[in-house]
Amino acid sequence: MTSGPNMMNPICLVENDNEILSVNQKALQILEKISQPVVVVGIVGLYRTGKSYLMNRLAGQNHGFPLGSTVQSETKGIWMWCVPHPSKENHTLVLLDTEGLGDVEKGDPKNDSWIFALAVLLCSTFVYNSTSTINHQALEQLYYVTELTELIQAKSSPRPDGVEDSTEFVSFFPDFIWAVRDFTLELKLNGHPITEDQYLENALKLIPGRNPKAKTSNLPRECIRHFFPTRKCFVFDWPTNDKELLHNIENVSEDQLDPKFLKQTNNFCSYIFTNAKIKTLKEGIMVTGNRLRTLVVTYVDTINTGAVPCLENAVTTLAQLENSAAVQKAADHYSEQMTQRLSLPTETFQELLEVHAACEREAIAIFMESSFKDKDQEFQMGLLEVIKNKKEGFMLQNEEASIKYCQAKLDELSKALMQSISAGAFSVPGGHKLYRKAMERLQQDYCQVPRKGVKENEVLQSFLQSQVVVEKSILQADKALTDGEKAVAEERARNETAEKELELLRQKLQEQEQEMEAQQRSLQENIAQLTEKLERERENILREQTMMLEHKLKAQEALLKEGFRQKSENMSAEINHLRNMIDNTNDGNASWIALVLDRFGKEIASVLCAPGKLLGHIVRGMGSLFKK
Ligand SMILES: *[C@@H]1O[C@H](CO)[C@@H](O)[C@H](O)[C@H]1NC(C)=O
Ligand SMILES: *[C@@H]1O[C@H](CO)[C@@H](O)[C@H](O)[C@H]1NC(C)=O
Ligand SMILES: *[C@@H]1O[C@H](CO)[C@@H](O)[C@H](O)[C@H]1NC(C)=O
Ligand SMILES: *[C@@H]1O[C@H](CO)[C@@H](O)[C@H](O)[C@H]1NC(C)=O
Ligand SMILES: *[C@@H]1O[C@H](CO)[C@@H](O)[C@H](O)[C@H]1NC(C)=O
Ligand SMILES: CC(=O)N[C@H]1CO[C@H](CO)[C@@H](O)[C@@H]1O
Repeated sequence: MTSGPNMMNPICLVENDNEILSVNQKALQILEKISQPVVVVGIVGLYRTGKSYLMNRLAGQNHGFPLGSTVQSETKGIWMWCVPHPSKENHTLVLLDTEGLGDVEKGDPKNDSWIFALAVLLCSTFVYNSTSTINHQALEQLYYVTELTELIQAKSSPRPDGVEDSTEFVSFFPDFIWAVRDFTLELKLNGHPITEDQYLENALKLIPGRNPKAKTSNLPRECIRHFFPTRKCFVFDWPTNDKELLHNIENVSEDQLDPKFLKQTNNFCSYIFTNAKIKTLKEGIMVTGNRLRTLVVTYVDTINTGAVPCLENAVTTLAQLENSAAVQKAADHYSEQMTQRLSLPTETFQELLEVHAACEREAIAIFMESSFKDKDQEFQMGLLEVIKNKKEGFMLQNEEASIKYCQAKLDELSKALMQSISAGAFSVPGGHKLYRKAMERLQQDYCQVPRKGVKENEVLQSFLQSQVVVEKSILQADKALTDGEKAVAEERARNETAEKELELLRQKLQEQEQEMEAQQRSLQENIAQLTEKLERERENILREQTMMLEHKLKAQEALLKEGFRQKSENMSAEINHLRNMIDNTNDGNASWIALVLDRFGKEIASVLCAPGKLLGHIVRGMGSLFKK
C-alpha cells in the first residue's frame, strides 16, 4: 500500500527571506506522508506574474484557481503542489514553482542562485519559462546555469580518477524544457519551417568569435548543452488578444482562449504527463515523497551552513534513514510471518527451522528492495542479528509450549497411577512387576499423544527421574523377589535410565546439527541475495557511466560540427578519463564484488556461529552423564 497526496492548494516549501532559506514544516509533513514515487516538475521563470496558467493545468485545474494569490506573491522561494499523477497510477506529481526569482528589488541575487540550484536538484523535469523569443537577452537571463558548478557538487571529495565533478551532473540532473510564452515569431529557419526543438537547438548553437561578448553569451549555451542532455522546447502563443481577459486569465473559460494556445497547452501537458520521469538519484535510486522531504531538508541545511549541497552526501543521509527503516520493515515482516505460520509447539525442531528459513528469505528480500548504499553491509548485518535474536525467541517459546503441553498430558495420563501408588496398590508381593507394567502402559499412552513437540522426551525423562525413588522402594518392599532378582531389576532400571539419557543426548546433537545446517542456509541466502544486489548495482553504475560517456562524445561531435575544433579537442582528456572509469567498473568489479562477499561472509559467520547455547548445554549434559 502506498499513500498519495491530498492537497487543495499549493503551499510554500522553501522560503527565501533574503537572509536564510527555511523549509516550511507543513510542506514537509505533506511530503512525509507520500510513500509513492514522485515525478517532480519544476517551473522556473523570472519576474513571474504570480499567475501560472500552465501550473494550474498541470495540477488538473483548468481555470478558476488563482495559484498566485496575494499571499504567495509576497513569499519568495519555492512553492509546492502535490497531486495524484493523472496518468501513472500510484505515482504523485509534485509541482514546484519558483517565486520572485530575478527580482532585483526583492533581494540579493545570490539567494536567487540558491533557489535556482535547489530547483535543479529537486526536480526530474525542469521547465524554464520565458517570454517572446529565445534570444541573446533570454540566454543572458539564464546566467544561473553558469553558476551550477559552484553551487552543486556530485561527489563529496575530489575524485582520484580525474573525471570532473560536473561530468556527473548528467546522471542526476532533470530533463530540460524551455517554455517560450507569448511567442510571436514564426518557427522558421532560413525560410524553412522548423520544429520547436530545432528552434531551441539552433538558439543554443555557439556563436563564433573570441571576443568577450561571444564568450559571455556562449557560456549559458554551453552549460545547458553540457548539463542537460535531454532538451525539449514548447512555444505558446498569446492566450488571447483581449487585454481584459488576459488580465484575468485564471478566471477565463477555455472557449474564450485562443484555440492555438489551448492546443499548445494541451500538447505541453500531455508531454509532461507521458514523459516526465520519476525523480531518481544516482544509480537509479527512486525518490518517494518521503525521500524528497529528506532531500529538501538536507540541501537547505547544507546551504544555510554556507556549504555547497552535495548529491553524494545527500544520498548517504538518505541511505542511513531508509536503511534503518528497511531493517525495521524486514524484521517486522519476519515476526509477523513466523507468528502466523507457526503453530506452537511444532512437531519437530526441523519444522520450526523450515518456517524460519522461508520467513527469513522473505525478510531479506524486503530489506534488499528498500535499502541502498548499505556501506559495508552494516544494515544487512543488523538485520541478520535482529532475526537471529527473534528466532531464538521463537525457539524458546516453542520449547515452553512443548513443555507445558507435555506436562499437562503426562499429568493427565499418570493421574490413576499416582493414585494407585498413594493407595499402596503396589506395596504387595509381586507389586514391582505390576508397577512396571503400569509404567510401560503409561509410556505407550504418552507416545500416542500427537504433536508433543521438541520437549517430548525431556519431559518424560524428568518424570521418570522423579519416579526412580518410588520404584526403588516398591522393589525393596516386594516380598516376591529374591535379593538377587532385586539387584538385577535395579541394574536394569539404571540401564534404562542411562539409555534414555543417551537418546536425549542424541536428539540434542541432531538438533544442533539441524541448527548448524539452518545457519549455513541463512548464510547462503544472505550472500545469494547480496550478490544479486551487487550485480544489479554494478549494472546501474555501468549504465550511468556509459550514458555520461555517450553524452560527452555527442557534445564533442556537435562542437566539431559547429566548427569549434579546439573546444572539441579539449574534451578528449575528459573522455579518456571516462573510458578508464568504465574499464575499471568492467574488470575491476568482479574482484571487487568477490572482496565484499568474502568480508561479509566472514562477518556473518562470526555472528551466526557464535559459540551456541545449544553446544554448551550438550557439553554440560555429557559431563553429568559420565560422572555416574
Ligand atoms: C496501486 O495501488 C493499489 C493499492 O495499493 C493496488 O491495488 C494497485 O494494484 C496498484 N496499481 C498499480 C498499477 O501498481
Ligand atoms: C511564465 O510566463 C508567463 C508569461 O509571462 C507568466 O504569466 C507566468 O507567471 C510565468 N510562470 C512562471 C512559473 O514563471
Ligand atoms: C474570478 O471569478 C470569481 C467569481 O467567479 C471572482 O470572485 C474573482 O474575483 C475573480 N478573480 C479575478 C482575479 O477577477
Ligand atoms: C546393563 O548394562 C550393562 C552394560 O551395558 C550390561 O552388561 C548388563 O547386562 C545390563 N544389565 C541388565 C540387567 O540389562
Ligand atoms: C582548452 O583547455 C585549456 C585548459 O583546460 C584552457 O585553458 C583553454 O582555454 C581551452 N580552450 C578552449 C578553446 O576551450
Ligand atoms: C542562503 C543565502 O545565500 N543567503 C544570503 C541571502 O542574501 C543575504 C544578503 O546578502 C545574505 O546575508 C544571505 O547569506
